[in-house]
Amino acid sequence: MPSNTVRFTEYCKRSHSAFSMTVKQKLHDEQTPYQHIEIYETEYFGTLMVIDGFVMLTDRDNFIYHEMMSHPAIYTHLNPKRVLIVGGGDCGTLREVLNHEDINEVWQVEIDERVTRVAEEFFPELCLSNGDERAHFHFGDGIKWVGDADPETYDIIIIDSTDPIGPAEGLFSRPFYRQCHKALRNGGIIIQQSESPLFHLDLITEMRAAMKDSGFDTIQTLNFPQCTYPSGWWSATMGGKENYLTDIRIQDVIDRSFDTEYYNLNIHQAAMAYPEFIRKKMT
Ligand code: AG3
Repeated sequence: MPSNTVRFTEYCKRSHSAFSMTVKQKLHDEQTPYQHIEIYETEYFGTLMVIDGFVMLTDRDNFIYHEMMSHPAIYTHLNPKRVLIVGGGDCGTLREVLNHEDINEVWQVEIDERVTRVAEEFFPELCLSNGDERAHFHFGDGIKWVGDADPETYDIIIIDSTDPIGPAEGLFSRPFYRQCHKALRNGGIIIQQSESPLFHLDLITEMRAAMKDSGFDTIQTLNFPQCTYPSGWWSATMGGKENYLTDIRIQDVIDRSFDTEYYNLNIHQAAMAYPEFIRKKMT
């Protein structure tokens, strides 16, 4: 490796380890009222978005995360019509949700409008569906939005946030989950990114307990690879409101009218399996 190689490195305090990508050039650097956004062109991962020093997404591997944040919950819900995305400013999750023709309204509530504007410029392929008439945008506080929502408004709430520090901290709390539970119709599902199964099992366990305490009947954690996040292994946790989360609309998955790069029926089923060290912690 040449000694003048420039790299972006995310250091993970928890594991005292780091992941680095060789950088060709920095494309953008901005401090917003909420956070520090950086965009890099990398040697192998394509364009990289970093917020407050943490990798948010790269061209190469974001499809895994975005497909897993959307399709499992949608194909578990019996009749999803209205979806709320909290966070998700890069619009990658939104694009996947809009692939489902039976969904007729999606609200995306992102606190920092700059994330979306920067994504439009540097990740235009993720924003291709932003003009879809079913897509609605509100730039503001997701906690307030959910708190103000009428009861039984949404079928699915997707929380596509940063780590539980900084602006996203309140999104990992009992009061927020209680409001989400109220804002969901019966049969509704919440799904939230839940960090690394290997590094943050304590957080996952706490989130699951908090969702249960907030009224969700069943909790299901999904796991999937994400090589640019700490440990290379990531998770999302679902909570069901009068929905037991184990039945997949199998035929609809098989007959889906859109292309996926990661998600399929076997992946959905496999993502629900708990390795032993996780299973022992799941109650
Ligand atoms: N959401 C960020 C997941 C957390 C990444 N954490 C980290 N790198 N330490 C990603 C937004 C993609 N829509």
